[in-house]
Amino acid sequence: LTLKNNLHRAVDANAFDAWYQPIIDIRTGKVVYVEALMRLIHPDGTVTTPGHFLQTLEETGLISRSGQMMLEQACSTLASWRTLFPELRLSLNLSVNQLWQADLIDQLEQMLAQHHLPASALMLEVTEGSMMTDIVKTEQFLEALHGRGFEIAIDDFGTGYSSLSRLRSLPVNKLKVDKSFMDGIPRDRKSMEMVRAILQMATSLDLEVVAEGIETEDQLQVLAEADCHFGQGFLFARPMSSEDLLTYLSLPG
Ligand code: G
Ligand code: G
Ligand code: NA
Ligand code: MN
Repeated sequence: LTLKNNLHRAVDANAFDAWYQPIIDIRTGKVVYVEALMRLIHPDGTVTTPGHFLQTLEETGLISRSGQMMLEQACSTLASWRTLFPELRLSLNLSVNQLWQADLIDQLEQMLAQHHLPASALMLEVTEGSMMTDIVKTEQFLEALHGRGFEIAIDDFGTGYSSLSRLRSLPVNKLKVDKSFMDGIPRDRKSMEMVRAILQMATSLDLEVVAEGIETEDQLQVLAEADCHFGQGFLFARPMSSEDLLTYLSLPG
């Protein structure tokens, strides 16, 4: 079976699963967001990550239906978690093909209404690289979403060659600093300076920063000292199923 056939089957069988990874407020240590991450569940129970199939979902146009499935699953799960953790928010990845869908806002608002969620419970992540595909178009769609109260995050920030002036014109709330910057912390002086510079720039533009890919206590300490707002990475938790995430949230401390 080719990957393409496999993905068609998966869409028909609703075989996509949302896994979740916590995003932590570095000052308080509390989970503020969970990022939904798409997983493909095979008939034999094995699980595949998006690196293996996201590009094919895009090329086949299947990203639209699989994205809708992720949205439904993640909103329904978030609503159930919020009965116990009312402040918890969801961060959802969108490809530009989803962002540019004329009915995206309607889909999002229908989900909010169905699950009695405010728009502020949802953060939408779009990668820096994909935003630049058509910056004017991207800006229009982001303006509309931002105007409806959704938070906007630039994902994989620092890898997409966006200029500061372009960034300043976009309605964005958060920068997710790509995990490639974490790899050099604390040993590599250039990586350290880059992360500090991004934090300074973000602060002056009223943006909050999420540091991705935190794996060590040393990295966390550097980020805390630089007043980084949020952190995400294996040091806190790996992506996990909704059941495991509920257990994680329920742990004391
Ligand atoms: O799950 P993993 O940690 O391997 O994710 C790899 C990348 O796949 C993420 O950085 C994210 O950008 C992308 N991704 C994960 N889930 C989704 C999704 O539901 N929709 C889109 N468009 N991209 C996703
Ligand atoms: O930015 P993006 O949405 O691609 O980020 C999510 C991806 O990063 C997922 O594939 C997730 O498994 C991975 N990831 C999250 N935290 C860490 C980490 O601390 N180390 C590594 N190596 N990967 C991570
Ligand atoms: Na992401
Ligand atoms: Mn990222």
